[in-house]
Amino acid sequence: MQSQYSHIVLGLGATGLSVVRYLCGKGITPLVMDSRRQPPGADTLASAFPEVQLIAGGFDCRYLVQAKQIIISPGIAIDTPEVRAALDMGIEVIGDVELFAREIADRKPCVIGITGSNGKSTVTTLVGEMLREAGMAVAVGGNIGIPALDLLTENADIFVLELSSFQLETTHSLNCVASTCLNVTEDHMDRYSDMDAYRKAKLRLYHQSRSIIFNRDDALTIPTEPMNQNSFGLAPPEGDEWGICDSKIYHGHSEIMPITEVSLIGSHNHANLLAAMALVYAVGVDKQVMAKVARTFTGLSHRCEVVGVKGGVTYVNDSKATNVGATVAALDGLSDHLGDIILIAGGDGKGADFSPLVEPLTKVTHLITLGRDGNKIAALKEGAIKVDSMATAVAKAAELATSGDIVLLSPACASLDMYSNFMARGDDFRSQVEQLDGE
Ligand code: UMA
Ligand code: ADP
Repeated sequence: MQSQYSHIVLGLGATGLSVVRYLCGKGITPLVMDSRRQPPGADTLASAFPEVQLIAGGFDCRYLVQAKQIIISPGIAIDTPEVRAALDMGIEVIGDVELFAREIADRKPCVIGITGSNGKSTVTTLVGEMLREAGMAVAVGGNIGIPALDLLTENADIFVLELSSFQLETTHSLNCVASTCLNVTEDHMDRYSDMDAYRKAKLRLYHQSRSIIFNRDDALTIPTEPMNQNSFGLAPPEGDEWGICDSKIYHGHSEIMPITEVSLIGSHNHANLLAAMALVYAVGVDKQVMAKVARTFTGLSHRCEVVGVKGGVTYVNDSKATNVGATVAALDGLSDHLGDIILIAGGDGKGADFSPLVEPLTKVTHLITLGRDGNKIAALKEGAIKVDSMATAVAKAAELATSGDIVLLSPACASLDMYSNFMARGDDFRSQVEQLDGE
């Protein structure tokens, strides 16, 4: 069989559609394949690009091995046998972010890249806000939501990209003006052979950056070879570093602002703020501008967000805690709280080791678990209560809590076993809280 397709788009979610739009805009008609029988982008593809053929329900090797270029979505592992077969035949396999990088290759470096296991969306948004406040035309996207290629139509001076390890695996030539890896804690172990492979994927970003910012408090973020580097951390800074001293944010010896004026709560968020400041400093943003944004930015939904106070009990939605590190950070952040903490956790653990939760769980008075891997978390604490729905979890938590307590949804797991995404899970939690009696 002779294939007519030089370009094959693998995956028809948000990324696949953005790649089709981009290629068709260049006069290239790709072939699209998705292993799902009903890919989410199928209807849009049929109406907007009727000329583009879709093969759904599997990847057809006969086309793959004849392509010039395969553009793979981040949700598909590069080790998928059909993709491996094409790679072994020397066919180029890249991601959407690599296409984006090639498109802007002749511009002066204009990308700020953010990766890490947790805090990416918070830092990406903060960086975008700071650049906007500084008067720059900024486009924000990547793993946070809008695919990188869709940002090209915005007339931006600077792009802020949140990058997942999946996206970085297939990106080679980004040429960031500045980038960071915020932290590396276990996640996506269903896609990586071990932590080292996961870390390596993340640190690929450093090799595509003019300057890099690492986290002094997380050794796994330190570059493996000397680079044009600086760092942030919660301890007092040395030299030109970013840090905190006497409850004030400093860049080297220069004081930026007192922590009491920062709207974000929790030490993990203070680290995020330092990282954002260090990144925008690299493109010349004024320190007054950084401080102004830090005073007003209260954080994103579903990340340690207070969704209600009922009968003196505070309900906190941290549904975005889709891995163990995020839940550990949430519990650490609440360690000064005087009342009881009731934790609702569980979901799809993505093959993670839950043992780092054992110590933080000592701060939790009652543990309520749900979802596919709820039992594994329940096994870490005596007396854990297992339930099968969010409604029961919230009702049970409300029954156990008294005034001054916190009920925290911080699952340490992905949501896909019970919900379409983490937002749907957080919304369910919020709506169950709203239905509780009390003011
Ligand atoms: N899938 C298949 N077969 C396919 C293609 C995908 O089963 O042929 C499955 C994947 O395994 C995955 C789901 O479909 O479970 C979605 O994958 P996708 O590659 O189609 O995803 P997109 O809709 O293109 O969205 C992707 C990112 N998703 C993933 O990396 C899984 C989005 O990040 C990102 O916002 C979007 O591109 C734009 O850049 C989401 C995410 O969950 C928020 N990211 C992970 C995370 O943050 O932990 C990495
Ligand atoms: P990401 O985009 O990397 O998933 P988010 O900013 O959306 O990051 O936050 C995801 C989860 O991680 C939330 O539960 C949040 O409370 C937690 N979190 C945010 N920043 C950090 C950090 N620096 N370290 C650990 N956990 C964090």
